[in-house]
Amino acid sequence: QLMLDLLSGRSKHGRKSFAVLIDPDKVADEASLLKLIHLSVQHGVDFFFVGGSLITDDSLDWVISLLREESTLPVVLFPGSNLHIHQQAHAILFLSLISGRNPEFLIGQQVVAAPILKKSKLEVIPTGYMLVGSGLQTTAAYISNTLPIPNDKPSIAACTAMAGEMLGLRVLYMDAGSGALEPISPRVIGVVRRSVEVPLIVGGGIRSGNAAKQALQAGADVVVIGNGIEKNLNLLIEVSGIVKELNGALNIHE
Ligand code: 1GP
Repeated sequence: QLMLDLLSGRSKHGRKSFAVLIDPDKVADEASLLKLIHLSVQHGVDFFFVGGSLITDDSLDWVISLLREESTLPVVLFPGSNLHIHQQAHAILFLSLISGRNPEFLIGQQVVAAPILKKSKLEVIPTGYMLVGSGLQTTAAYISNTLPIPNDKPSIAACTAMAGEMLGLRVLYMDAGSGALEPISPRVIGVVRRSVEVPLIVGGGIRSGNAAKQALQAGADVVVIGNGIEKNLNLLIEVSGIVKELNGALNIHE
């Protein structure tokens, strides 16, 4: 339970983390991935998340190999389906799409994945996955055939999070969907934060340092950025700085 312990310990102390999401479909070539890895290491990124709703080529394998060769950072699978399991990662977010009402993503995919994960060395992190926002056009909403929870309905988000926690899920991931036009509103994040104890991961549509800071200050323990960094590597440096600043203010050493 290395990853889960790490996440829970940090969350308990109010310590923030930064995850860089790598969508294998969007990695242009080895040189650009190497650059991203080295920059992430240099600036103290905490985790690599790897995955996406849809992976259309066979890049998952070499992307994970390169991440493992070039850094010691935890590599966490963020799967879109049971096809996205890779044994070379450290851990997997075992997602149940609790914001939706599609049984396939609530429990179906998980049943198929379970025997494979049982035999593997991957750390399985039981995660309540919640799509939030007006991003009806995101790949995640389309592929999962579910409606996200509207940004202006924080009580639905809070009740969903509470139910997930009561069902025993250990982490919650609130996602506006990759490339969402708007990130999740800080208000919804805050209401969910006050409703549950488990670590809260927030991502989707974060394209500025300010948006990342707002999510963290509203109660996210981990902020995830994919698209924004693919387009602008400086965002990685900026958000790393913000996370360090927020953690520095806590004056806690692990
Ligand atoms: C998507 O939360 C992640 O599942 C990150 O989204 O690519 O928009 O940063 P972006």
